[in-house]
Amino acid sequence: MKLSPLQIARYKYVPKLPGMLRNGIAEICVKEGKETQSVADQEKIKAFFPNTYGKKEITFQKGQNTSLAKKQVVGVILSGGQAPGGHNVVCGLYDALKATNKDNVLYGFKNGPAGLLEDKYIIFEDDYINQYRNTGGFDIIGSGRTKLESKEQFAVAAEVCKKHGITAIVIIGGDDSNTNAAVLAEYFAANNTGVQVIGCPKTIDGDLKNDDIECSFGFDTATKTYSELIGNIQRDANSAKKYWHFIKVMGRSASHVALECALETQPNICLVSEEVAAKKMSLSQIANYIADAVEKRAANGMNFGVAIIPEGVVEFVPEFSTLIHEINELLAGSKADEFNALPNWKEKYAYIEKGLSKESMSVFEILPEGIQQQLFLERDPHGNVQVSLIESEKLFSALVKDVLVERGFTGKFSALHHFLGYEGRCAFPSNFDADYCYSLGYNAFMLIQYGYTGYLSKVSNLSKPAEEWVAGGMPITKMMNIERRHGQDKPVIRKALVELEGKPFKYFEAHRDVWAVETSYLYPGAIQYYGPTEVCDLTTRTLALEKGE
Ligand code: FBP
Repeated sequence: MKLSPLQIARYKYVPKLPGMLRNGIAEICVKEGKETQSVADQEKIKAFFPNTYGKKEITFQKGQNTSLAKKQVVGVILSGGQAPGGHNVVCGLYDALKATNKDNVLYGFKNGPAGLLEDKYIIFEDDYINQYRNTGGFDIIGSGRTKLESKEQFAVAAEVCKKHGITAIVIIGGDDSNTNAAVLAEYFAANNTGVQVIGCPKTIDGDLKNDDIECSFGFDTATKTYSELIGNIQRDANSAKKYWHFIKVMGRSASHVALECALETQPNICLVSEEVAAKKMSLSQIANYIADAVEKRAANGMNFGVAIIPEGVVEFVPEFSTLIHEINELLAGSKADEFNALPNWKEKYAYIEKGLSKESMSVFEILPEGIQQQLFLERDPHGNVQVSLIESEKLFSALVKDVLVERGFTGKFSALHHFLGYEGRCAFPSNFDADYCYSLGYNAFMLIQYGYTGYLSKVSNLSKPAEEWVAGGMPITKMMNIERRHGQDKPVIRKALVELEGKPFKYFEAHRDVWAVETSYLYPGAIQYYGPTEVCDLTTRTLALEKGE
């Protein structure tokens, strides 16, 4: 296999562990803290988790290792969308496991949770794992979106674990996957299987964070990659001075990715879905807001600009989500066939006009025809509109154009569109993500070795140099509250949306009016892996601001 020079160089990179994990396995001891409570709905969560609720938070320290000597056979699963650094979680886990006892074994279940249920796996060995150190992607074992949540699945998982003598499972995933990790841990404990479950916080979206988890891995690299590209586009815009660029960035419902990219690049506009929802903004209000910047900049001779659009924003526009709801109703069940059988768009349009309320029709009418048609084409297996596939970058530029025409704007407005998503999910992990992920994996093994289950591997104090990071674990139940899902009360890890009172948003809010009109672009450039620490070990602006730095 031919390797790129960077790949070869990255194999040799030695990830930095927190100081307390650096002295060798024999010198890692555990300090138990206080018993924990869930963030809300304590009695209900306790009832769901009689065996794993209320456990103590724990921190590792330098000191005599007092864990029981026992052969460990661990299974690891990558769950959900790719995030840079996943390979290093596996490497950290493997290294700690082998350093503790060379007879310990690490299984990698293939293609996500489905691999555990189907008993498809590989057994890691040095030669294989060494090819993945400090590299991006999840191709080491693959990932998948199968949800591990039913009793029947847990029973199958228990059988597979028994067959291989597995003592612990590590699930690397987002809020849903780690919620399910907690439920699986409870099932294993209740059924005396002797199998422990540990989670690791993954997602580029940055929406798995709370008082204990400062950030999910992958967010750092993905946002740095997008920011590099946005910075490059800004430089081009500022050179050519002829285009407005509308750039949609991934991130699902939360706008952490968009906000972080805005903090790193200082574009003219960045929409924040959580603010759109809080202010109940309409499509036309948003379009007018962007059009104001276009006009003001044009008045200063700047017929160019950059607007960042978070992936999920349209869901947060109240009138748009009502429209989506009505479309889902309009085409429910066999009505979809009736609609699809109509011979042309004109007849389909008439059908839509008859079926939607007056209010939703007035929203539908202002959408560009391409988007209108997309709403009826891209449907998920349940027949619902796939909001994430809506090309909102095109939607907003078209709406802005209409507003400018209405206003009698005579200047130039020429829009280009981009969608940044997959470009960032498998990038070589930044030094931060390489170190953080390796530490999460190493730490996950220490939690296993000390007998913990239902815990999330926790590495904190992340805005400081790795030497000062704090390694430990937090019961997943501590992060849970009750939410209604499909008409039932469910214990889940609360998804973290952008806090409008939080420091990152406040910083953005304080500067955005200037950024909208002036050209205040920052050009972050490509991620640097070698060189001065102030360039190579930078954390995100979000983390720095949250930590008051
Ligand atoms: P996770 O929530 O699984 O981490 O996935 C993140 C994400 O990259 C989102 O930002 C995006 O909406 C989604 O995955 C895309 O999923 P897919 O890979 O299935 O197209």
